[in-house]
Amino acid sequence: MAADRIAMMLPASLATEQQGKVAILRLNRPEKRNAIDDETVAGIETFFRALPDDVGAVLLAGAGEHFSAGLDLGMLQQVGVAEGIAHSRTWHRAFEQIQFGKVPVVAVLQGAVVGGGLELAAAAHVRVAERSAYYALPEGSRGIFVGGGGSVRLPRLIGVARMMDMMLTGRTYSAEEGQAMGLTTYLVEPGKGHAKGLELAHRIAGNTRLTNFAIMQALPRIAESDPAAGFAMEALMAAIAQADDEAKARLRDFLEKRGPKVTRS
Ligand code: 1HE
Repeated sequence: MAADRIAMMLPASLATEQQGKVAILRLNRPEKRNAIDDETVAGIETFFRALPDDVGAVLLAGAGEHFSAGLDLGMLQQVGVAEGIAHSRTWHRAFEQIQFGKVPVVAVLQGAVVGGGLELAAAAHVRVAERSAYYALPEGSRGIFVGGGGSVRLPRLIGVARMMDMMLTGRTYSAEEGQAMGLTTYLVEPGKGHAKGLELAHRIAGNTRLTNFAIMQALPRIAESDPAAGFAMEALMAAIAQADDEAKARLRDFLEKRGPKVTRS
């Protein structure tokens, strides 16, 4: 589906554009600090399901000073247990389309990356954080719990003990601290996140589709399997990736001195 047709399917809280092989999805509700309401969750799922075939990576960003203040707290008023479960499941479905969707996702973070905003960022594959970014899980103090897959994804990034502390005490971590913990993949100066994120997304989109598939879909599953199953799956994935015509062409390019060398960054 063409990018402009997808744009028409999205709520006003989301904006999209395409730059070459990179589709940009922006949370676009800065007056509410990009708080995520039900329409936005549905729009995120629609966007990732409908990505055009010529898109090779997505840049996920937030308009304004903050990436996202998390769940729109207005959404949970008057919600019973059954509706609460269904509500959380809508987040799970949408974020599954990010983590295990069609293409890798680079998130650009600034200001508040809190609650459901942190859960959203955790579903991305690479996180570029400007120095202004800060991470928190204020659910504990609000009398609620994470519901956007945070208890599954965040312990894998930062460990259960650290997540417990964040939820119990409301502790906030800076972008720089997040780098040591595994939340910030790249730390950049204020205002530089978009350019860095776009550069990385274009680079990722230039990989072969099969390699990106293997990295997104096979790698995390292998890492979670028992070693024997992991080694077998790795051997299969390696053989499939290298048998691809595009891989063969790239290897030939290098051997014939046309391919890029590895350089220090
Ligand atoms: C919101 C939300 C929101 C802002 N839901 N409306 N998330 C939180 O507990 C974080 C709550 N938000 C904040 O702590 C602050 O807003 C910020 C630190 C992010 C930003 O502060 P500031 O001073 O720049 O903005 P503000 O004045 O607090 O907010 C501007 C407006 O956004 C204001 O509305 P207004 O009509 O008075 O202008 C706020 O009410 C509104 N706003 N954040 C609704 N979150 C799947 S489960 C996930 C569970 C969670 O995510 S829990 C964490 C929720």
